[in-house]
Amino acid sequence: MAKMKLHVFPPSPNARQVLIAANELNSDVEICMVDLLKQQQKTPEFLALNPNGLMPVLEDGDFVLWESTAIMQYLGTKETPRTLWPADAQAQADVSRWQSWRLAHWGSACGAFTFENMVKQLVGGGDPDPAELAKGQVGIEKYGSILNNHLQGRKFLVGDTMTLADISVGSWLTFYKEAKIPVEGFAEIIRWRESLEAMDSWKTAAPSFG
Ligand SMILES: N[C@@H](CCC(=O)N[C@@H](CS)C(=O)NCC(=O)O)C(=O)O
Repeated sequence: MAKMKLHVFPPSPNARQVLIAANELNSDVEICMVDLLKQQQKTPEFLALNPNGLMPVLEDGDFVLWESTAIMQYLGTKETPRTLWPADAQAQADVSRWQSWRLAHWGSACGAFTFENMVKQLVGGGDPDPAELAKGQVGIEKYGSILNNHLQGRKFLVGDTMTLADISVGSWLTFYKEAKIPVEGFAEIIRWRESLEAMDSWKTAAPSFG
């Protein structure tokens, strides 16, 4: 059977979450670099895979899948027994809840700081916009507190082992210091993030700027 191909720009949180899941699952994937700094996501070849012009993309034979959350869930269904993407309906819905929350709320709050304080510097996009940082601040205060409270007395977001929920929500905090995401005051979040980043599957998906 041909190897799956994973098209990624590893520093991105959306790429990193897929890479961590693939590592954890020992998925047989070939990593194909899409250098966003070189606009490789806009080439005709890449747009044929994902008309949105965004990575990550997974190719499994003729099946092409974009959207990082969907890719993680697809890889997760191949695991036996299922732990990252549980087969049990309620456990799976709980993981889905946190992945949805990341897409709807957490990612925009973390993303505001990541974009304004990091990405703009990398692409020569000018100074951080204070209005965007202020919006991000409101989001981190609200959603950071929800996450921090949930993590009290828990090692992982759902159940007793790591799931896709931890990978999705935690992967936004890789560069929290560099991006100045104001989570330092949330002790539970910091504790949980450190324990995730110490795992082999996270370390081997360490971002590099190619
Ligand atoms: N919802 C998508 C978002 C993917 C996405 O936004 N990718 C960004 C990097 S984080 C990208 O490829 N940006 C290239 C561009 O905007 O041209 C997913 O989760 O896969």
